[in-house]
Amino acid sequence: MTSLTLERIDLLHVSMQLLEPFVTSFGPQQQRDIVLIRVFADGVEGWGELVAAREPIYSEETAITATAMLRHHLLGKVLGRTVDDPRQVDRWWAGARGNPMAKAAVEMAVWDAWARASGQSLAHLLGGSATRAPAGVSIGIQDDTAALLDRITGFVEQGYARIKLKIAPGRDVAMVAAVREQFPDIPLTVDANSAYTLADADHLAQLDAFDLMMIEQPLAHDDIIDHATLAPRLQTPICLDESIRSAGDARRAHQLGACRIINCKPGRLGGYAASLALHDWCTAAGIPLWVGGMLESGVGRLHNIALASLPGYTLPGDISASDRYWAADIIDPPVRLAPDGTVAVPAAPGIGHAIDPQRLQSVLEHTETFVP
Ligand code: NPG
Repeated sequence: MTSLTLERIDLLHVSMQLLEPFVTSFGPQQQRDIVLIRVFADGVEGWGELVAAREPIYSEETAITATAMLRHHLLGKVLGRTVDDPRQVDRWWAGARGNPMAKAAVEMAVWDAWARASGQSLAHLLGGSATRAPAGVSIGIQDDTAALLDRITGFVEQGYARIKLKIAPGRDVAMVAAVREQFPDIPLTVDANSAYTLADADHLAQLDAFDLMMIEQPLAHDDIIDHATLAPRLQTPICLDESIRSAGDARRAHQLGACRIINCKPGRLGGYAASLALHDWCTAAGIPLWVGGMLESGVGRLHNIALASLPGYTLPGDISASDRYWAADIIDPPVRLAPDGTVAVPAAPGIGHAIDPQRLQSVLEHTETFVP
């Protein structure tokens, strides 16, 4: 296949309730306002998911701002154009700064369309070869430690390959100690979502007692330098999430010694072209990667699983099964966890599972259609 012309792009505004509120140091989230992207190109469709939250909690983008950017600035730069290589889409936006989640949603839908049109799985198109990927699960802050231990027990019984706990000041050292006491051997990580400052360095160093695989983004969402100051004060490896938005950020963080591990969320980086650049740089530098999650529906989840099949993704990702968050996912079949803690990387063309039309209809609020 040599080219695809982007004839139409739909934004499907979907509203989905998580099975339970997901509580982080930002506060609780239960309602997901998801915008699905459907591109039409030469008789094939491609699907993407806009991962911005309702509120500007994780980054400055929200479902509303990202949609406005697509409507007013970004879609016009791609509609009607002919793609000879899916890497081009990212370059067409070179003149528009920021807004990575808005860009990623469309760029990733084009990669899906390209994979379907060329009869290959998205994972294969991206350069992945793994047929299964280890899945971790992220557990929001619970009302009390007993409730947390209970949740962990359930996820460990299901077989998840690692457990990630959200921490925040007041819900950290004692809570992690209780978890480690009850579960001495589980692969365990913590995620602070920027809830601390350098003044907390000694406090955070107490976490070194619990054999954590990493502490994720302890300091400010846009910081690299203070993380480099914190890193030598901790034995626990620092993983950066929010503050790595490009391969260049990874290079700078590595040069300064700010992190030993990086989490890639393709939405945070602006799509696959930037995620592949990050992957290749980190692989060459020996920095382990894993795929993060943004409480995606099945569409975004399958994209993340495709990415997790690349060789640099050596740590379990936040790619939990559909039933972790949804009573009924919009993909058919849903993503399922195997007892060995892995999920299957689909081998069928594109993201590899169908969209369930009835289920989609039941959560769809409205559709906007854009043509050149
Ligand atoms: O499994 O999709 C998932 C969620 C994983 O913890 C998770 N995501 O900071 O990484 C994060 C956190 C998050 C979710 C942040 C949604 C912001 C919004």
